[in-house]
Amino acid sequence: AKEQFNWDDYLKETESVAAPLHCFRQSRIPPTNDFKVGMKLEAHDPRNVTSVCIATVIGITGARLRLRLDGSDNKNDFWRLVDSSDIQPIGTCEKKGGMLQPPLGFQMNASSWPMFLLRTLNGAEMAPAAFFKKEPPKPVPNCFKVGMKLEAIDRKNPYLICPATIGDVKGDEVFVTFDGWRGAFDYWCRCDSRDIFPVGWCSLTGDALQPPGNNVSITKSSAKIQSSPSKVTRRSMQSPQKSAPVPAQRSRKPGRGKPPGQSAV
Ligand code: MLZ
Repeated sequence: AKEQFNWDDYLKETESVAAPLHCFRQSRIPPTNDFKVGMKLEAHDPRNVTSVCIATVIGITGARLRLRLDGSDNKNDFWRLVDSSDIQPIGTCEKKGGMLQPPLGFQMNASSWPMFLLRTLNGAEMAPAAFFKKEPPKPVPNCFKVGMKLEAIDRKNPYLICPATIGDVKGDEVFVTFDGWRGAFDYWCRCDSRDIFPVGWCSLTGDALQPPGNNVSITKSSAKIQSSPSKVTRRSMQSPQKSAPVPAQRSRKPGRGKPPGQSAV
């Protein structure tokens, strides 16, 4: 079996620090996940966020739910924390005077939506209100610093949570860089994004933390970073782990190398 990734060793090897808990919009003690596969709830359609739809829990992973909108296909599943403000108990929308909407890409004729909704809810196992947890407050101000380590959702593969490093900070935003992936998955997000977690999150929630990638060869841009004294710490974070277990070679599609508008590796 593969050796397990260990943050304590990795932080030492990379001579880096974990971003402090208070930087994140996550609860200090991760919420318990009481949901069961098959339960139904209301969720904002990720592809059409003004719509509230019916969703079914397709899977459970740590403090997150894998969700699928009823009436949609199986190619657009999405993941939400149990304390996400994007999800709520069935009945919430109506209570607020709203109407449940068909998901974007509803597979049937739009006119069949009312009957579909009735049938979907009839006899459904509805997730109890107590399972939904309050979203933590926004941290202010942005206290992330370049070089700090974290765990972050890979937005191209949103079921994955991976070791990452803050590559840049600008106003309320941070540049999340994935360790060992040469920039292919990096993204900018707000510092209060629900997609970023403190070091240790996955081990607390039981979610699977991916090991860092092994694509660490020196590239032109990392050579540039080397020559800049202020970025020396960052280079060392990204340096190959000498003694760390090397994950199996993964395929990477070519031509996706450039992170949006940034030069971080
Ligand atoms: N095997 C896939 C997923 C890589 C996930 C990286 N996460 C930062 C690939 O190589 O595209």
